[in-house]
Amino acid sequence: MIDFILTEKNFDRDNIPWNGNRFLTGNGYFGIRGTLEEYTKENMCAVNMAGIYDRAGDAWRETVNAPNPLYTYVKVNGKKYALPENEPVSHEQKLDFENGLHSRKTVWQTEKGKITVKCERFASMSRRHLIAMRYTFASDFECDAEIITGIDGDVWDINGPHFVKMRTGYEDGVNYVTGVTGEKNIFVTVRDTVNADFNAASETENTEKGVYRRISFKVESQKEYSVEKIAEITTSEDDFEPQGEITEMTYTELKAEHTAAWARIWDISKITIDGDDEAMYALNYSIYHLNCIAPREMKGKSIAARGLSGQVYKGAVFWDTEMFMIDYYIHTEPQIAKTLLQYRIYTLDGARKKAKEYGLKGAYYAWESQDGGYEGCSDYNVTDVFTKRPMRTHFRDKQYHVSAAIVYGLMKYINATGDYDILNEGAMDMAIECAEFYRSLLIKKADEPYYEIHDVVGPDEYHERVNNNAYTNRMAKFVFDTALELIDKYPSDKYDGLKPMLKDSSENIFIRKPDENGIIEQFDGYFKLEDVSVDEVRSRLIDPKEYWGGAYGVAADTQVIKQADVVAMLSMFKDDYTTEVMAKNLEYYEPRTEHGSSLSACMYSLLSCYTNNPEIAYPMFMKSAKADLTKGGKEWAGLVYIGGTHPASAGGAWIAAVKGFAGIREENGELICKPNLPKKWNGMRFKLIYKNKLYVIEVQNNSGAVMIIT
Ligand code: IFM
Repeated sequence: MIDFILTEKNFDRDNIPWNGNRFLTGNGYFGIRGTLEEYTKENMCAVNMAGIYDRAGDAWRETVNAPNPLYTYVKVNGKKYALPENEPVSHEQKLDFENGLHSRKTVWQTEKGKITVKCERFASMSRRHLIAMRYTFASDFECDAEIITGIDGDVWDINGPHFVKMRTGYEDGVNYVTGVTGEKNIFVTVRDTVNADFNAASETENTEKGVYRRISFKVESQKEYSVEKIAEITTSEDDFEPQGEITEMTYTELKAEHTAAWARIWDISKITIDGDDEAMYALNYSIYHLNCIAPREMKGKSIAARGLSGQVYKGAVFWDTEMFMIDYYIHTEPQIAKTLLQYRIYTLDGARKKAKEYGLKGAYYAWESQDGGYEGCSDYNVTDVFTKRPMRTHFRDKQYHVSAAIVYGLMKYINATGDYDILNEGAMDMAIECAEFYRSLLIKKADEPYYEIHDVVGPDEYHERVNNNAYTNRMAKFVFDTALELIDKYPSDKYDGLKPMLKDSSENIFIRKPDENGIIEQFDGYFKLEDVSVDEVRSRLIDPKEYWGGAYGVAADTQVIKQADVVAMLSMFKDDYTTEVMAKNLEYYEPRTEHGSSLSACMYSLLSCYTNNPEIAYPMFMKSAKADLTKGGKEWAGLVYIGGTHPASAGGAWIAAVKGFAGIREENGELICKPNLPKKWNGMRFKLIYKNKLYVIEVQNNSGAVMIIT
């Protein structure tokens, strides 16, 4: 049995930003970057709040980082010992992702002997407002020590500062820092209480932005001294209350509750892979991340493209959620999937406004969606590395496919849960208005019988303003068909006029067929572009951070694409195409794909499984599952920092494993399993929820059994 533990031995200052991502802990309400307790904003330390946004000045709006209640360091005989300043004798950082526990152990050499700091902490999975930490000090000589621990309100921001007012103080053993955001006057309050298991003198001191305790004590050699901190975070936007009072809790009790909550999550989520520990480890690590960011208990909240790992991508929600992440939640905790869709229902008004802004009808969802459906994406979304000027890009105005992704996600949810009630809760209007949106995009040339969609950015963002992107047109047809299906199921006078229009749209939209070689052209004129290799295009970069797309990017006039586009379409509509066509397109597009987005590899993996090529699928699957375990992912688009965790890749790895390798699919309302395992895998075992029933799936050497257990 493998341990679900991620360990870094030794200290490497170059890994600080990456460790912040891969050692992340979280509970959906907030995410705590995997930084060390003594770190400050210089080391990208953050407790990133889900769905709390602020705009400072003219800069981009982004999510807010709470004052940091974990801030702690030690002094020995008056001298501070902390990373990264003081080189340690030994250092180990761990994430026990089975139990959601972060820990570290650091040994420093002082003038008189060695000192050791250990710390364990967690973002409570049972009480979502809480963080708990146990900090332990020991030395191999007698000394005077101080543990300085506080709430640090001087937080890391990409586009801050967001707290225009701060209040700090202490009362009855509880210290607090409240930050008030500038744009919407949102209060973010952090309170903490600290208990020592030894005799010590404690003083509290507050500054303009923080409040700190100085715990001073005499140290005996080889003895451990522990302080426990319980911290609570609340905001004025909360729709659920904290449970209990922090002064009445103990670390041990909270830890027991927290690990029990993780055990319940793993009971349904864990995937066992026989014969490949590395894959099993990486896949379950991905599942861990999907759980750290899942909006449990919260109403109508969704998941940002970089989860809760910081303000990257403005903390905004992209199509990533409905296309790549929702499947996991649908089949393990459907209420979370519903919450994600409710976010889209609650933000329908924002989508209506965006459609109007462009002279279109219906619902055009934000490309980078924030609270209320506010469009976080600007017309100048990349900074040019040469001129340092913002570059005009068309993510905001032309990535029409986002609305279709939401309808696609909705139907995955309804088909797998049977929860048609959601349609009465706003999803019906949402689906119909998305269909109206696509209808308003249709263009008909005088001499052609069909409708086209022009001036589009498809999933491959490197080619902007193209006509008849195969993916977008097919998705639009899907939305028309879905709207018609739903209207048939729930007829209403208000849709009478719409039905014939939608029927006409669905029947007459241009859906590109495979050419004589079986290849589907990605958009009008794609085949005429320069046909060069990805490496050749890469070699043309003058600066490694240069943006490949846009008007003048190195890929723009070539057939090199950023991410799965036709391949994504084929994996979503596999029943429309023969295996041969799917295989030919994979073969054509794969060498032309840079995989510059972490959303790409999983789609190639899935389609490779659908075309019975698990060995080709395997490295793509591993790339997705290890996106946050592998150093050196893409961190820059132009001069904009895009690092952080990759939940869409994690969700994509789950899809590739379950729908690809295990071959789970629905046929005639039944769940079936047609596995296609890579050679290395002897079997797989996991649970799934489908239409309110819990299933156990057992796959052995390419035969699969699906058993209902409740
Ligand atoms: O949604 C994706 C997009 O497809 C590619 N760039 C990154 C976005 C956020 O993950």
